[in-house]
Amino acid sequence: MTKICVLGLGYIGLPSASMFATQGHEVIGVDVNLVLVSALRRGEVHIQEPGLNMLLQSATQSGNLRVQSTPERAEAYIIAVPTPLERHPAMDTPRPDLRHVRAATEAIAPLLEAGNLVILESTSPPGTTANVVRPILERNGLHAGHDFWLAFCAERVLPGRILIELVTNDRIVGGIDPISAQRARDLYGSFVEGEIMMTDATTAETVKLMENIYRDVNIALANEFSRVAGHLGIDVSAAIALANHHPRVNILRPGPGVGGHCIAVDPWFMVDAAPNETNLIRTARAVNDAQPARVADLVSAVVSDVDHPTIAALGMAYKADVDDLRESPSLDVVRMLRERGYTVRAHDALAHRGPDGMVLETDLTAALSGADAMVILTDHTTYRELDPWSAGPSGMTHRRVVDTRACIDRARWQSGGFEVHALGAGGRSSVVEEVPHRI
Ligand code: SAJ
Repeated sequence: MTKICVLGLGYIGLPSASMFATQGHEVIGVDVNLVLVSALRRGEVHIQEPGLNMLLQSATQSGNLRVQSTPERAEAYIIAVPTPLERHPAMDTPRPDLRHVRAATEAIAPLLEAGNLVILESTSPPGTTANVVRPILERNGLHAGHDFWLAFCAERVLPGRILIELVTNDRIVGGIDPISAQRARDLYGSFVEGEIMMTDATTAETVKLMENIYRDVNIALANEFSRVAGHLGIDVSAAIALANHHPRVNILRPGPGVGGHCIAVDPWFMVDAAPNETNLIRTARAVNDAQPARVADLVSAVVSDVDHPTIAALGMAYKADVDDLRESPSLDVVRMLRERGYTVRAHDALAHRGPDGMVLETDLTAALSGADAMVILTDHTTYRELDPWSAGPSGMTHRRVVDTRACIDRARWQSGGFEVHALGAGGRSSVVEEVPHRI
C-alpha cells in the first residue's frame, strides 16, 4: 500500500481521499480551509453527496485517513484543488485561474523525493501539467520522468453519483512519460473497476475538456432548438423526444442555462488555449449564457397584466437533486427579475443558503402563497412531484407556472386550473407517448 497526500478536499478530493483510505492506503487529506478541516475531523461532510458521509466515517474509523491543513512527505501526491475562471470586464473571455494549482504544487515541491508520484486531478488548461506543475516540482533538482513521476488524471464522475462512478467509470491517465502514466494507472487500479487508458498528460487534459465541451455544445443546440420551436409554434420537448427515436440521435434538454463548476467553466480553458480555433465553443457558451434572459422575458410576458408581480422562483441549484449553486443560471434569473422590480421569492428544495448572503425561502407553501407565477428553474424531485391542488399552488394569486425544465405534467396542471408556459412550447405538437429522456 502507498502513503498518499491528497491536496484539496472538495467534491473530488474528499471522495478520492476517502476511497483510497478504505482501500488500505495511508492517506493524508489536506485543505487550506481550517474550518473545513475541523468539520471533517468531526466527521461533518460539507457536500451533499449520497454515501459520502458513510465513506468518510469508514475511512477515518479505519485509521487510514488523517485530515490536516498542511501536506507531509508521502509516496504519492494528488492535487485536487479548484481551477476557477478569472473574469474581468477588460477581458473579452474569462481566463483560467491556476493560483490554487500553483499553491498546491509549491507546497509539495520541498517534500518531493526520488521515486514519488505526483498526479494533477484538477481539470486544467492543456499543458498545465507539463508547463506549470512540472517546472515548480523540478526546482529542487529532481527531474520528472527520471527521478519522480508526474501525471494528469481528471475525474469524470457525475455529481449525485460520485461514489458509484469513482469506481465504475473508465479513467484516462496522462503521463509526462510512459512510466508516469503506468505508475498512475497502478495507483488508481487499487479501486477503479473501469478501464484505465494511458496517454500523455496534455492529451489527457484536453480529453477532459472535450468531454464537457461536447455536452455544453449539445445543450446549446437544445436551447437553440427551443428558440426555433417557440418561433414555429411547436413543442420542442415533444419534437426532441421524437427526434431521439433515431438510433444515432441524442438531443439533450433545453433549460434556463448551464451551471455547475465544470460545463460552464471548462470550455473557456480550451478557448484560452486556442482562441482563433474555437468559434463554435464560444458561440455555444453565448447561447447557453443567454438563456437566463430568455427565461426572464418569458416570465415578464406571463405576468405582463400584473402590477408589481410576486414570483416564486423554484430551484436555485444548478441541476436537479444537488445542493450546489455554483454558476447556477437560476441566480441570474432571480437577479434579472428583481432588476425588473418584481418581488421574487427564491426557494430551493435542498440548498438553504444562497451565495453572498442571499436569503432562500425554506417553506415551499409560504413561497407560493399569493404569488402571481411560479417559475421552475431546477427540476428537483420535490418540484416534479408537486401537486397542483396542494396548499402551495392553491394559495397562488394567479395560477401560472413557467416550467423551464419541462419537468411537470402539463395536462395535469392545466386540469388544476393552471396556465403552463415552457421554453419552446408552441403547443401545436400532438401528444406523443412519453419516452425516457436520455441525459
Ligand atoms: N443541462 C441542461 N440540459 C441537459 C443537461 C444538462 O440544461 O440536457 C444543464 C444542467 O441543468 C446543469 C448543466 O447543464 O446546469 C450541467 O449539468 P451536467 O449534469 O451536464 O454536468 P455536471 O457539471 O453535473 O457534470 C459534468 C459531467 N460531464 C459530462 O456529462 C460530460 C460529469 O461527468 C463530469 O465529471 C463533470 O461535469 C465534471 O466534474 O467535469
